[in-house]
Amino acid sequence: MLNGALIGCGFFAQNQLHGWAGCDGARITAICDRDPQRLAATGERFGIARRYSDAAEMLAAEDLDFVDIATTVPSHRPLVEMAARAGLHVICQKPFADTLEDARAMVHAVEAAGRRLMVHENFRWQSPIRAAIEAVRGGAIGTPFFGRISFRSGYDVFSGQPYLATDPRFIIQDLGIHILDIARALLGDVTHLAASTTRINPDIKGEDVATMLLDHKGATSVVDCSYATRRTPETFPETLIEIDGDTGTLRLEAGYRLTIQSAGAEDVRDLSPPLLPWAERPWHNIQESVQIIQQHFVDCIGQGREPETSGRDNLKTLALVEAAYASAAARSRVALA
Ligand code: NAD
Ligand code: 89V
Repeated sequence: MLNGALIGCGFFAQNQLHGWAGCDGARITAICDRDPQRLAATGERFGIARRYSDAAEMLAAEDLDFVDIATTVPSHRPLVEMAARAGLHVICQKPFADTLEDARAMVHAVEAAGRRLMVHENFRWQSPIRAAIEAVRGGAIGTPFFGRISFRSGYDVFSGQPYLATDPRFIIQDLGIHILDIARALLGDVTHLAASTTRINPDIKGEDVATMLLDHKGATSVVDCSYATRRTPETFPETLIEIDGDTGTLRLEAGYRLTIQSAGAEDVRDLSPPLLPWAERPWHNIQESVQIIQQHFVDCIGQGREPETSGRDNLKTLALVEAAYASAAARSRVALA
């Protein structure tokens, strides 16, 4: 059994703690938050008595195998480096870092300590998206040459996550990062990216609409994201996918309906995610993926292998985020290194 500590007892950490309770082979034995009310409320809710307001104090006092960093991005680098110095495996929330330089330093620190580092990049672990990725990777539609990966919603994300309204970067950094990661998982690494952004909601600081064109090696994709789209049914938080391959097509449509057409045959599946006992609609899709990605982390540590969404892998997704902002600012296409 791996013993872990969670740092940051905020909005999303509640899902992570439920997820850990459902994982085999790991448990959370201590928690930390510098906000005493959040710390106490979370400790009571999950029955965790070992509580700290200071992460360094916790890592010095507790006998741990890993830390789960559930804070927002400004604290990620110091906390990851602190965990590496303590010789711990690390799972860290997205966005992994504000800059690629920080992200590379974090990857280096944990690798130098001989431990595993995984980014909590959970969207590609949502069960309907996972089924689409596995179908494409398994050759169900031949060699893919086109994709559209789309997230369009008018859902109020700001009431639960108020920082999203005040950060100068919004949709690409917070949400687009997931959708770009799904594009990579489906179609592989990206050579060039062009992006256009705008802000529709006058009450927020950053962009809430982004449209991106990606050249993969051998395929093209459109990644489009919006939090300014008012439509019925509201599809939050579904990512819709269309992939064309040289022998067929795959569609993941609203309502978690997956259709694969190939060689004259059609396979239609209802991939509605389960409503876990602690989950609530419409978040249940994301909540299921939290438990799945955390189990993947535990399994990888046990089996001595690199997580699919490792820190090193996530450098490529973060590079797409940086490229998208650079492209939108310069109104030009950006080459990826
Ligand atoms: P939040 O502000 O609600 O919670 C963060 C908590 O961390 C706060 O309680 C704060 O006091 C604490 N904290 C910050 N720095 C700390 C430090 N150095 N030591 C101890 N405590 C510290 O934020 P949130 O909405 O829960 O988001 C957290 C992260 O999760 C963000 O990076 C966000 O992007 C990510 N997130 C991911 C998903 C997903 O599906 N993967 C969904 C929502 C949020
Ligand atoms: O997944 C996330 O990072 C969330 C949300 C789905 C609201 O964008 O912030």
